[in-house]
Amino acid sequence: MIDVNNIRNIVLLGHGSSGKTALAEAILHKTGLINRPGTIEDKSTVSDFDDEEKQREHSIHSSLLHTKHKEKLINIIDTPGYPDFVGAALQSIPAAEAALVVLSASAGIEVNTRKLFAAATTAKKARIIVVTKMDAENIDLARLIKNIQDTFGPQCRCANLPSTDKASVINCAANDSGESKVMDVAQAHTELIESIIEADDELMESYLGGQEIPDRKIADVFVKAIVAGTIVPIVFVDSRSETGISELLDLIVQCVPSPTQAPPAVLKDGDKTTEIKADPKGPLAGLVFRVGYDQRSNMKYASIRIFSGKLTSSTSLLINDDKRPVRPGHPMRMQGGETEEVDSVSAGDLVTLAKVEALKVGDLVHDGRMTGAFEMPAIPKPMFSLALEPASRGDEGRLSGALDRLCEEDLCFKITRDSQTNELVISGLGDLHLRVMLSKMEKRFKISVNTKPPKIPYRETITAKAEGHYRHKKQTGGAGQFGEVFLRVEPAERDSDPSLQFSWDIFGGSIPGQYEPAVVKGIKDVMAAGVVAGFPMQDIKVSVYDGKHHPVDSKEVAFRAAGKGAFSDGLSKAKPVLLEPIVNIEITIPADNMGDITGDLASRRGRISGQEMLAGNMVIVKAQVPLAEVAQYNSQLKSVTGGQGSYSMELSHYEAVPPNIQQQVIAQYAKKS
Ligand SMILES: Nc1nc2c(ncn2[C@@H]2O[C@H](COP(=O)(O)OP(=O)(O)OP(=O)(O)O)[C@@H](O)[C@H]2O)c(=O)[nH]1
Ligand SMILES: [Mg+2]
Repeated sequence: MIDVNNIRNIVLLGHGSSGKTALAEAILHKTGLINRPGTIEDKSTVSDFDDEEKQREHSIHSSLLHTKHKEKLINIIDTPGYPDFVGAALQSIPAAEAALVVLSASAGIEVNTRKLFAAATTAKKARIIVVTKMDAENIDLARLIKNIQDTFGPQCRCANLPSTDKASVINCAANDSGESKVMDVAQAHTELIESIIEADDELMESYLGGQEIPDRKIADVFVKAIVAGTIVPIVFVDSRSETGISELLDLIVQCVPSPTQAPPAVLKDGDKTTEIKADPKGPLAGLVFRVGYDQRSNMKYASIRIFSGKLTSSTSLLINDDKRPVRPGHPMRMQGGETEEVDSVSAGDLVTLAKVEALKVGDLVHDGRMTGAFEMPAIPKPMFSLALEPASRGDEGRLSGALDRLCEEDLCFKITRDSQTNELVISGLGDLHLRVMLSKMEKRFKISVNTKPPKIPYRETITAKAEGHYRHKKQTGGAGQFGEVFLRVEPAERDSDPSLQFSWDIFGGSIPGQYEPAVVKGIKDVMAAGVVAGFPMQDIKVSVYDGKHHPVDSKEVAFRAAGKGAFSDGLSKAKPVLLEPIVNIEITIPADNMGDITGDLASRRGRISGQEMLAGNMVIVKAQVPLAEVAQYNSQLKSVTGGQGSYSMELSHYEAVPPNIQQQVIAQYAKKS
């Protein structure tokens, strides 16, 4: 069993192609786990083992690796950096004590670098910034360091610096002199030491009092400083030549907190919060942070961070508040796509279980002594949607089951059955995200689907007051049907709840009270079916004030028909219109793209409501836009900003569609139906 103090868990975070997978490969090679480092181009890395990853030369899932350095077990979670797969990266953060935020010297700080750094900070993780590709030509590392500090704060300090020939790195904690073109080593040394000792009042006092601080003391306080965030070390590597890799490993071993040194994980159960002590002898508590499938055997693997207690094959495992225990099978350790059985895994470590079908990302696993849920990082709201239809008829029944399984592995993938449009809609973070999910479904469940953009949930309403009347009379052979209704319709307030405000204003019994429900039913039939283009209606007041009945022929069906007829009559005179959803959209873009984006928004009937400058020359533009204009905004934003932009949106309210556009929508939907 591995001592909890000898474990270091790190998660690699950063934008796509920043060099996380190559860094992981260099670490495995440097520590002797593999004889020859694989490369992305040869599709031979341990971490990107999946066919889809090899083909795209991008990580798509998080993958688990582990190695040893100086007697410490280092668990590494390599995550995807491509924005479409950010879910996998975010859900891995709670599993580690430290985030290595990776950015490449050539590309600098990118959208996802910012987002993931922020997520690691919110999750109270120790952070280390790893600048990869320090070997790249024509790069200004001094400027990059300034950019990092401007964006992430002055506590970002160089823990090492590339030597003049870039063949090695100079440790700035141990050295106050050396040859680097990037910055003065003495200055880097002072800045680093000052940020570290900021975490210890006593040391700070002696330092300010002019005393020499021994190296040993600095090493001791480094972990504390990194946990407190007074220091975010910046280190440099070239993963191809493996320059800076041993130094990074030393830093991980010495300065990344062990599971006992980091802030404890917290379980929330209503108002109750429980701090979980990293104790192998404590009750079992673990978090599922990754679900994956072996692409050949289709076997399900769930990876769990054990925060407390111990898990063996004989543990009676409980999931969330389900009282039925499951058998965990043999605990395993993963090395990319390979698994290795182990006897037990305990507090502070990562474990993978096979074939436990019930597990999904975010689950709490325990032995009966824990309740609640771990807090997961906030995930972006999936806004990119596609409506699905199985390619072959017979698959309809299996489709939603298969989609449910896919949801278990990715918190950013959602399915909804739109009750208005009756479409099965999947939502994710972008086109590529959904394509990859559907390709997984095809491989795993052998279901293929046809996709199309989902329908916009338009609504209908009226804009004027009007009278409606209908007499329903039928005399066919035996018993007849009779009912007559007079009513008044008028617009209610926008987005009012309920959508129909009904009042029964019959005095003197012209319609007996027992028929009120039938009249309401008739009105609701029309509300649901719409009168403009077939969309549900809202914001309408109806008063039924008169009518007639017949002692023998009046019955429910008759009044339902009369209600329907009178309401339709009223609506036709009340100037009905189409309403469309308006969303609040927040778009983050490089400041240089401001003009293009605001111009484009204006052409999409958008109204800019504000803007905000961010560090690193980025801007947030806020606007209200009709959903119909931005339902496929991803591709537009990507082409304008070259992938640097991102956005989020949420429903704000409904508004009347301008008449010319209303004509287009009516034509479009009339054609289809
Ligand atoms: N010269 C040089 N190239 C590097 C270095 N690190 C990575 N690369 C190259 O950069 C490219 C992207 O590297 P990856 O390791 O796949 O990047 P990643 O961060 O894992 O990307 P995603 O999986 O998409 O998030 C590959 O072609 C690597 O060979 C480095 O230190 N030096
Ligand atoms: Mg990768």
